[in-house]
Amino acid sequence: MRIAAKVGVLVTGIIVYSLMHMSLIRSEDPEVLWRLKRIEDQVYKMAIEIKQKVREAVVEQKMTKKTKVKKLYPKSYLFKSWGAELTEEEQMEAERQYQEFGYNVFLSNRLPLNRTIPDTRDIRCAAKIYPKDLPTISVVLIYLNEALSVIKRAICSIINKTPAHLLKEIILVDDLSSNEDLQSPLDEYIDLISKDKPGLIKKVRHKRQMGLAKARVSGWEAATGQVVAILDAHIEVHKQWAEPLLARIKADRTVVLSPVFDKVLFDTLEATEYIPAAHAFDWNLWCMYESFSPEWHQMNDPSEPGKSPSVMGIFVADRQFLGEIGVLDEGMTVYGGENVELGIRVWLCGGSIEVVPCSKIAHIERAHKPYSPDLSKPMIRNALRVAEIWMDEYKSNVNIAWNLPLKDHGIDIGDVTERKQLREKLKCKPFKWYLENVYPLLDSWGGIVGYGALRNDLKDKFCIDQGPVPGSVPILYTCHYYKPQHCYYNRNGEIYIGGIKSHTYNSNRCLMDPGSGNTPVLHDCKNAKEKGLSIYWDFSQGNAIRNRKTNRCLEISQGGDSDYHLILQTCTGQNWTIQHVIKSL
Ligand SMILES: *[C@@H]1O[C@H](CO)[C@@H](O)[C@H](O)[C@H]1NC(C)=O
Ligand SMILES: *[C@@H]1O[C@H](CO)[C@@H](O)[C@H](O)[C@H]1NC(C)=O
Ligand SMILES: [Mn+2]
Repeated sequence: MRIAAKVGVLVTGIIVYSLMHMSLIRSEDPEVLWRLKRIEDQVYKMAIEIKQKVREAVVEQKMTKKTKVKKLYPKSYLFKSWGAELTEEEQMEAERQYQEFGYNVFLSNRLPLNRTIPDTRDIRCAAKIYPKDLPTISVVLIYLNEALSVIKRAICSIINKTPAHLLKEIILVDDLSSNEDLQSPLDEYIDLISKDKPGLIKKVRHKRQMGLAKARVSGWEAATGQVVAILDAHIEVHKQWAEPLLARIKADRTVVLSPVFDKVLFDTLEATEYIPAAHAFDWNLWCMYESFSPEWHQMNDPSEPGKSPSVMGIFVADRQFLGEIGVLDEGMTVYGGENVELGIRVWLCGGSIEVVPCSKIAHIERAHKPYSPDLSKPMIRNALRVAEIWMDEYKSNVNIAWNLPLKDHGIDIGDVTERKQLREKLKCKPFKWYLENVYPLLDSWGGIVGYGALRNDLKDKFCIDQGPVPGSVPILYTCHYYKPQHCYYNRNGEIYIGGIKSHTYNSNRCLMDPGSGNTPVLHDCKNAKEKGLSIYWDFSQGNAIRNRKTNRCLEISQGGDSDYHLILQTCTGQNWTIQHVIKSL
């Protein structure tokens, strides 16, 4: 699971998420139960805040009594709101473990394995009655360099919170971790459990690193239950997490499910509530939260499952059905994209995806991820692979999103013949159907004809850049080819500067001639269109950028400071080149 796949995405996600949250609160006729639930949440939050204040006061008292301990890592996020009472040695140990794992192992090692986490489900969930004869479940935990106490807590919660007659086994898949304590110390814990429950825990350890997708497939292969849950190992399941999932799969074996994740903060390990939402992605295939459909909101029952375009990574499915549709793409490497591939494939090849609000899992939000410090390389490779296999005429959108050329990008995506054959064999629907019926919020980017950095032929070391943020004045800046310099030219004549949005509910920033002065500006495209502002330009590769309404050109000129500036003026014949062209401009 990778909620915080990228900071930018996270921010977008939070915004989408908060918008959704607000619309829930503002819903026109909120049910009494739902209101009570909100009040309960607020009381719960206040209680946490009060606890925190008391704790701080106690710590402060201790601190003033003792000689004041020096803060060794004032810049470390680990100590932002935690650890004030630690000795210097303890701080060193905690920081070292945090750097290694990306979460607070020091604290995890000191919390009970069976700690209680708040029940954050909608109150309707506890009242639901599930059939007795549900299918059995195999729980697969995948990990790479996970802290021992975190894995133990995951196992402990699964055993305590899953009805024993339904829990077929727990399969631990170690994708070649390097930390020693995942060898014999973990085996000792497994042996301890095996005394009571022989064979319940199985361990698969890879001899070479497989990457996330293959590791997950190997867990599925080892599973024997009717249903398989593929989870991360840095989780704790909530009370009654399994029953709603198993009941839903019993009713329809073709539905692939995701529980709702509460966020366990990486520093304090406190579990905080997340409101159920659909799991979606942008054209980079980074994942994000998205509002459930209007139909779901109309039901006015937040305990009901909602349709979702994809999964974040963790998922639960009928074991055999998952096999029939090809489990996961084993041609994926390292990390990323396999969750989106699953989402698209399930929808196109005869199944569907739902998020189940009554099934909750607390998931530690890592401050940094294993496998590799920079995951964008494998992300790009896997995204191009998804595009090639599934996205038909929309596949260039992935290239556009990553600012790669359409052809000869030099990235090896591996052999896709087998997966393409699978698509044929299963008679899967075209990607267009997915866009129209499952994920209409994803903008199909139909009109883009050129993208990437935009340079003036007179000075090609400089690129158009969105300029200071906040702010709406584009500038000329040394080319670095990152997002602030990503430009897009649309068939209808719009020029977006500083990135492009993947979703139809967002708006891009359009280059505009304000009509007076000689400074070009950026303006919200939707708003500009409504107001009839001058955002349409004539441009073709190697030619002038000329405003259709004012007839002025976007050009550069040397100022008194001898620097070059971006200006609007009567055309003098300056020409521009955009990095990538889709159709001949
Ligand atoms: C956790 O385990 C301990 C020791 O077995 C037990 O005394 C305690 O009641 C348990 N706590 C919970 C919340 O189950
Ligand atoms: C711009 O391109 C046109 C032909 O497309 C050419 O005639 C003109 O000389 C170019 N301008 C400059 C400044 O190079
Ligand atoms: Mn995770």
